Amino acid sequence: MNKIQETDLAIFKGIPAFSEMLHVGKPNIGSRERLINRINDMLDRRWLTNSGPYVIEFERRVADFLGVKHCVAMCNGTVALEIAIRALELKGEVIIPSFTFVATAHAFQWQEITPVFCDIDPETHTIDPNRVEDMITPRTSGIMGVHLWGRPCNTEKLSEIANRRNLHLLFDAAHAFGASHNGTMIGNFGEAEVFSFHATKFMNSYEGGAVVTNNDKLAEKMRLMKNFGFAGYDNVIYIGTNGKMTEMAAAMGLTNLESIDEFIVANRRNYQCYQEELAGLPGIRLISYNSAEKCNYQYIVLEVDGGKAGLHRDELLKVFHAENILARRYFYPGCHRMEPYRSYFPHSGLLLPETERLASEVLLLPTGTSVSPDDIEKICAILRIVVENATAVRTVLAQIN
Ligand code: T4K
Repeated sequence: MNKIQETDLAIFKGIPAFSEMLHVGKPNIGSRERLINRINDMLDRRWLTNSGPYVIEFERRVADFLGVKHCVAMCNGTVALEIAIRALELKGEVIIPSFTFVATAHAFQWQEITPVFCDIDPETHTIDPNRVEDMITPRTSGIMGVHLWGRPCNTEKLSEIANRRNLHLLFDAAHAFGASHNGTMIGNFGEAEVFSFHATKFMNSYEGGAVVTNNDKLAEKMRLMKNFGFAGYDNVIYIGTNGKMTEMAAAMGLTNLESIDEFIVANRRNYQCYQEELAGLPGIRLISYNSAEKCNYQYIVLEVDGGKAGLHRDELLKVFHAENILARRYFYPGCHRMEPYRSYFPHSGLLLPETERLASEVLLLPTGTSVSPDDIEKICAILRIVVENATAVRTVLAQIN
């Protein structure tokens, strides 16, 4: 690649580095041929939903892959969270991190359970077990950790607290499909773990989700709840909803499940490429993955220290967007600063200093099977030139605004 100068940048009226938008969440897609064969079989069978053969196969293969007893497939991760929460009969307050996708909090508030936001550990970006006990009140019924970016929570400490304080423990594992913790696959921790198979996730079924658990009774209850509470023809025994995964989604899920090794190879290659290209850049820290464990490397997460880099994260975002690199500020500004939570608890930020700081520093860059090492070289060259010319870049950005 020819060396770029700061005047080549789009904010200086140069041509954008990418002619088409480069997204953070471009889906990983497995074998088209196998997917199309499956869709044809499904159409021939005329069995489209309601626990069809693909959904049953998907559930069995996911459970086998994770080494967990039950997988209950659902229409998306949010409904899977809602059903797990209801099936566990959580009530009152549940302690969760604020630094997560808002669906984690909404799944509780939707059922009039109060999400109580707990700060995160700045190293792992996951709920800080040392802060959890401060948040427990007589109304607390559970704790939900989020394995953010696919990096596991401190499950040992959380389960010690949950056991001692007699609280339920579950995990939002939306990012962590294919990851392990101390050699055990994510999916086996707490009473239940919830995956998302949304298009942007490491393993997708267009839209989709699942709750996995080793608890037979809980699994049975969730199976009924996702199907309106029907326990056989004409016999409804719980309040339920429609949380079913379609056959079309399961066909995609099965096909992608067969390709996850390729997805990991591409993601790991991209991660290593970013690691090399960003080495030594002041104020830019790429989060690390524990290579001794299984990781899906699905997220390229930077922490931008504005003081050292010479530019704030949001200034970098503007530079990237001008280059058609759609970097994202996940999970800005933190759930506690979104409605309805910011109206309900206007001062909760005071207890969330690490969340507040990271929400203003974190930037996600594109990766996945559709992003090549050449793309990454270009992205990193832009980042380098911007940091090296931070003052000039700042001046131009101030004029643009
Ligand atoms: N818990 C956690 C921790 C989660 O992160 C999520 C979901 C959930 C629970 C809930 O699970 P689900 O109910 O979604 O199964 C996206 C996703 O919609 C969401 O699934 C995900 N987390 C969240 C982190 O990201 P947005 O608002 O950023 O989506 P959007 O439309 O901006 O798409 C992201 C990027 O991906 C865009 O730059 C465009 C690109 N993209 C997207 C789609 C759908 C594509 O290139 N192709 C596509 O098909 O929320």
